[in-house]
Amino acid sequence: KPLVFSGVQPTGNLHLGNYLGAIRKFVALQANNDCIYCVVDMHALTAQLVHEDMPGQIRSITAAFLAAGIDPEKHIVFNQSAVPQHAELAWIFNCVARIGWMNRMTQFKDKAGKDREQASLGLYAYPSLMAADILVYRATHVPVGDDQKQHLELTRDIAMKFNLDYMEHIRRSGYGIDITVGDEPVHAYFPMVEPLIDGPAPRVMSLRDGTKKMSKSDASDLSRINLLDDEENISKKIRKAKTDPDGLPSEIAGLAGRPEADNLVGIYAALADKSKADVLAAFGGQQFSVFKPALVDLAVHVLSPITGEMRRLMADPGHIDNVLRDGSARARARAEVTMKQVRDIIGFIY
Ligand code: AQP
Repeated sequence: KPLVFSGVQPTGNLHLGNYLGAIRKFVALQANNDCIYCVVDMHALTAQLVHEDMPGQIRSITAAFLAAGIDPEKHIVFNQSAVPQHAELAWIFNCVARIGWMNRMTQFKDKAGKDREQASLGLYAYPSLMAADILVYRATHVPVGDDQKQHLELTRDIAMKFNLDYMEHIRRSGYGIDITVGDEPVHAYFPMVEPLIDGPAPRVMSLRDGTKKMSKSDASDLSRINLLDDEENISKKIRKAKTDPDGLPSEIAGLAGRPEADNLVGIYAALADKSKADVLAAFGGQQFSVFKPALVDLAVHVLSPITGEMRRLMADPGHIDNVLRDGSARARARAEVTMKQVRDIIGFIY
């Protein structure tokens, strides 16, 4: 079975972008894959060093995974810091990755702000730890939102450079696998990961500005729908969502140059499991005064069972901690298999 890995940072309330771009795909992928889903708490230190309630944040993301329908017994759910092999492999990848590659990362540029000299080394090295998160399980498929595409390309570059630099050692170790890169057969240790970024809403945009990503760190709560929002809040945010004065077009081409309309149609399509063309076939020619209430009903219908289940699970932190403890133990055992082989390939004595 293909091995799927993905992670979510415990850095605030999860929103509709995190759900449609990531968590919903995690759930769907369980049927035909072996899945490992991680609360990436070490990454959260790159956003903010001291967290008021780190355990609560970790439990809340875990609750969202479970409430959305991830099965922690058939698959693995755990938090990153409990599996130190991620950090060990990240160090090796820091030595593989080139500074020129890291300098191109747009997320670093966005998150570091104007005074880059004051950004942490951790924020700069974030993509290297992300590559380690994935490759410490030699995972092949990674469901993420569109904003993570560049980091996954870097993960492939890191894997490729490790495979080439250690080619002879990999061959001698007997741990290699035969993969194809382009049309070329390559004897490698790490696979080339495939990003899974499809669907009608790969990048959910802010409800206040259709050119900005919906994000946990946006100062305006009206810009996003949080997974813990109640019906009243969802309704208020969608009613107040920015739109243009025109009605909905009947064809996709009519959404060009209308980022807010495009975003709301994409959200509807993703929530309804339809294409944007299907949504426009139903609503083309209608005003937003008709479309927005339909979107509210759909969003409440899809999200409220998840919100309810999240609240129920969060009332029992002991259960969540048990899920994480069990998942971490299973993840550690798998990650250690890789790290033993990587240490052998490099030539470390352990
Ligand atoms: N707006 C989005 N649309 C689609 N997918 C999104 N993701 C995040 N925002 C959107 C996807 O959610 C997963 C987990 O994200 P994360 O918490 O690890 O990182 P993030 O991208 O930093 O999340 P935020 O909410 O956008 O936080 P800030 O405000 O810190 O920038 C990832 O798969 C991501 O692609």
